[in-house]
Amino acid sequence: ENVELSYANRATLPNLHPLASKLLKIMEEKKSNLCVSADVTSSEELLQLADSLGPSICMLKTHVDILKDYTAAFSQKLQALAEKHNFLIFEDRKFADIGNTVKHQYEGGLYQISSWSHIVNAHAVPGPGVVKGLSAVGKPLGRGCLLIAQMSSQGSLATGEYTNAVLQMAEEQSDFVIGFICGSKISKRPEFIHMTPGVQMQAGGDVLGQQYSTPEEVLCNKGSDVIIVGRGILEAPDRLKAAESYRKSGWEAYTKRLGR
Ligand code: 5IU
Repeated sequence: ENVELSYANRATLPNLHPLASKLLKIMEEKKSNLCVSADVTSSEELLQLADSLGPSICMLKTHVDILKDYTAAFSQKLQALAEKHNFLIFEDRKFADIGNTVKHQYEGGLYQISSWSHIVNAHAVPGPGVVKGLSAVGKPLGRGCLLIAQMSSQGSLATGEYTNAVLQMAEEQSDFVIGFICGSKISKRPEFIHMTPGVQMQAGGDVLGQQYSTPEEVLCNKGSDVIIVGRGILEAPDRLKAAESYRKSGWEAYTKRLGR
């Protein structure tokens, strides 16, 4: 029996966070559940990636603290590219401190993340205060947050009861939490977006504990919504061709899951 809602159906759910709705609409429109993890160390290269892969992706994930040459002008250019190609920006900052501290880390410092990133993520380790702190800054700006419910790395401690507690925390602050970083669908609520890193065309891993599953496995069998792909695309001889092939695989796996 197929009780799966399409991205388009979910985009119109009455209690949906506007940013989740925007994402689901982008996914449907661009036929893309691909988030590229732009783990490069030069701003110029990141902007070039965003411009060339922009049409293939629903989201671009950044780690701005690995850039050797970050400037405020860079963040403005990135925002302009997100508008041009209709994708969301996700700074993979993994906030994990008390509410008062993450508030400053999110809004201030060199990066002023809340001013340009649509989505950020957080560890649930500190308890609900971490979300409250981020929400105090991000909610008035229409931003959203993903809670890290599971990790792709070997030996991750985010499992079992911890993962359940993260789910609970998300449900209690669903006016700011739009979903999860996870390996599989962990919430039955169609309002929550499930995003999965550790994706390559072939299952396997790297020497530092990363573990990979395929787009088909993640989207079709595990029921996640968005695949996050870094080196599978960044290390390919032709990045655009690789991105398109992940987009196509991802979309096929999703339509297969829907049974259409
Ligand atoms: N990332 C993970 N696993 C996680 C979380 C984040 O890999 O559980 I939370 C990040 C790290 C990196 C990207 O920026 O996703 C994956 O990159 P590769 O596709 O190159 O392994």
